[in-house]
Amino acid sequence: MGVLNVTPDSFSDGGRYADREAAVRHGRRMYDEGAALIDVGGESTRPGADRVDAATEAARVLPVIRELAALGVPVSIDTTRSVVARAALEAGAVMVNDVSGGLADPDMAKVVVGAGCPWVLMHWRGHSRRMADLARYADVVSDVKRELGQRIDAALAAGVAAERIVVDPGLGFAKRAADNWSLTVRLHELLGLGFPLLFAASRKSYLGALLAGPDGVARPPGERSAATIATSVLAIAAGAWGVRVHDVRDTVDALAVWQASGRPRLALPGGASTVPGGTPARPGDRR
Ligand code: PMM
Repeated sequence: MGVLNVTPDSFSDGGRYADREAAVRHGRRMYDEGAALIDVGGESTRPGADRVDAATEAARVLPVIRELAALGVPVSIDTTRSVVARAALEAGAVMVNDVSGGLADPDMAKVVVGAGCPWVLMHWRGHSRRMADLARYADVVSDVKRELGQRIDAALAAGVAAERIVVDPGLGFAKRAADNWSLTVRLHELLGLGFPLLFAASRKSYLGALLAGPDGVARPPGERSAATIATSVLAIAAGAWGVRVHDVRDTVDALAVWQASGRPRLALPGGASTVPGGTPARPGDRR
């Protein structure tokens, strides 16, 4: 999944694709490089970010989605708002990526059920402005697994088909660096939920902290690519269904090496890596 933030303020690519033409060009390029989905978002979720209103969010994403869909590019809509999701699906999006896992908007399930589309349920505890205060866990992996299980149950109870559900541990969302690493090395426990898992570490600040120089200054987002790729390959080898990344071409190259090596699996117990029904398969998809 290629990241396309049509925002002025996302932590890594904010402002770069704020105009429609540049956004469509970049989305198309990531698709040509091998992304199966382009994830279009119009509201920054970086820690501390203020919210934009629904009309602004929709105005940012809808023209880009319409154009990408017309070019035959499969698009997911990265939003927590049901009105934006509904409009995006009408504009041609094929999947909803909801970082709140359905918690932010009680009407999201209805929209997803109506469209019959896949729904990414990410682990989330609150909006960006307050999420740093919410990173308190007894055991982060057990807690995230339990809370994701609750979101799955709520989606199923609302009528979402099980094969349309994808889960995501929500790296960096109310998580400290140590929490992100625990979720990575114990991914198999989350796979025990029995749903396809999306892993989205791309350029996140815990990788910047890992790569900090002797002065303790974090590596800037644009220079976290190799660490992102290593993390993404580990996640796929552990059984993740997909990775959400900014640098598609290099990720696809790295996964081609993994594939040519016989798709070695990390020796971890448990795990499920099925493809959710309805997610567009790409002709000649090598994954
Ligand atoms: N992270 C961001 C945005 N959307 N969606 C999912 N499913 N999982 C994530 O971890 C996630 C997301 C924030 O970062 P960005 O600047 O890369 O969009």
